[in-house]
Amino acid sequence: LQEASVERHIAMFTFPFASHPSTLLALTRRLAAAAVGSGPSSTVFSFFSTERSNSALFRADSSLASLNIRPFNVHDGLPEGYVPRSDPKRMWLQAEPMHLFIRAAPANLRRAAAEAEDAVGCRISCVVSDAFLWVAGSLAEERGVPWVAVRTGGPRSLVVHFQIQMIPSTIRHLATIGSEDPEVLDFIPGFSSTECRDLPDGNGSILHSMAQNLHRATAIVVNSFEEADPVITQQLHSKFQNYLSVGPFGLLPQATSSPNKYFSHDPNGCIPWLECHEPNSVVYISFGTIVKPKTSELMALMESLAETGHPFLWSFYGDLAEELSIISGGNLAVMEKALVRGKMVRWAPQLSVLRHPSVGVFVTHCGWNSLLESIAGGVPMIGRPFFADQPLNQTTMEDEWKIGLGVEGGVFTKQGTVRALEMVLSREEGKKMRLRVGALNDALVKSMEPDGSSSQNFNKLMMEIFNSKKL
Ligand code: U2F
Repeated sequence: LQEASVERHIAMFTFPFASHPSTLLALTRRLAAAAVGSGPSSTVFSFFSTERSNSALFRADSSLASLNIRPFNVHDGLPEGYVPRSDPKRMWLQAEPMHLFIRAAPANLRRAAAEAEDAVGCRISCVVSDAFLWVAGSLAEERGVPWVAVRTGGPRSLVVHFQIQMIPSTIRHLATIGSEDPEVLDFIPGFSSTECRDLPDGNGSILHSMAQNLHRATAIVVNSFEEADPVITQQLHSKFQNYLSVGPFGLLPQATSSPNKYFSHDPNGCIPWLECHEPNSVVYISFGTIVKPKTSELMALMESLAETGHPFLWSFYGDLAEELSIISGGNLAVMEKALVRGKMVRWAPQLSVLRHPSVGVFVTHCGWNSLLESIAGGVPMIGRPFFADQPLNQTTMEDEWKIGLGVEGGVFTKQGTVRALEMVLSREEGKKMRLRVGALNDALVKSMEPDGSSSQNFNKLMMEIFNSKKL
């Protein structure tokens, strides 16, 4: 592409932690494919993330360049010589680097944006950012261009964050009514089966700032489909003028022959391994990109697999044998027994795994993308949520959609997990969950057809981004 011919320059700013960058990149790919197909004028997408995140994403996917998606690095905000508090291999799992990134973001984002404008030879015409990066909204305002805020999580957590100022007083009010009264959130439409303790931590400064700044966005885009939660969709429509569910982002048609390699790459042979198993028989386990359960819980989960003898595929980032040998005093008999029928990998092509007919249940931390992908695969879930929106996602999955259950007592124990596996894989209730998740998947597929809600909303998003004029 000749730099002189660039007519539109869209800036995509990601929150460079967990699955946030890959989720925003999936949306970027779809937008870029639409831009390529929309006529002769050329559009460049600058994708801003840290060097570490950009190099992982762009190394894995050579088709990004042909879509005019270019990586630009933003400084990670860590002070020179920063030493993480524990486990250097896993520093990106900790909260401190996130807060340091956000604190330094105003200057770092501006610097990176100026560099990209120089390199592309065209001023930024629209700023799209992870909703966590409200500072990108200020950058858009300074330039007089629209700001589109993208929520990679679900719409329920957005409602909660938005209402967070009002909630603490209401919870205190509920607490004075009497200890017999259930502390449910029935004062928010659609939340009658959600308990106060399932709320994301509203004191986190990142989430608090997001909620306070969202009204400045010209559009709010959510990684979901309207039919998943009609009551919540309606509420958000009434709050925000331009509220668009265009997801699931990871399932958007990419409009190129090359699938997103970051997700579908299978170096560990998971799919061939699944081919050797009966339909609905395999337990798939993954806790996403940021959670690491305690060793005692990993052991309990392993014991339940050894006891039930179910085949399992477990994506685990780290050395599970090392973890378990600490707790078992070097005796790995349980793990060896379980592994006769199991496969451990450091990374699985999760969406393809969940779509494979052999997978019968997904043991998950209830990250939003994992929930959507399980729906897309028609697979019921066993949830063990940890923090942030995960407890709320789990109640949505269990109580609203009724397509899975949480582990007893909220933590993995051997017998509790055995019972949960039995319920989903062998009981009538498990079959009903499978039927319900299948129906939800039908609605998801419909939403992505040309006249479906996600496709229609995507068209509105394109208008917002591609026709953006100076405000
Ligand atoms: C944070 O969650 P995570 O990034 O930990 O979890 P998910 O939203 O479920 O996303 C994980 C993605 O990584 C992929 C998987 C998902 O798309 O398919 N993956 C994979 O392909 N192979 C593997 O072996 C393991 C994972 C946060 F902690 C949550 O609370 C939020 O809900 C979430 C979304 O904002 O981000």
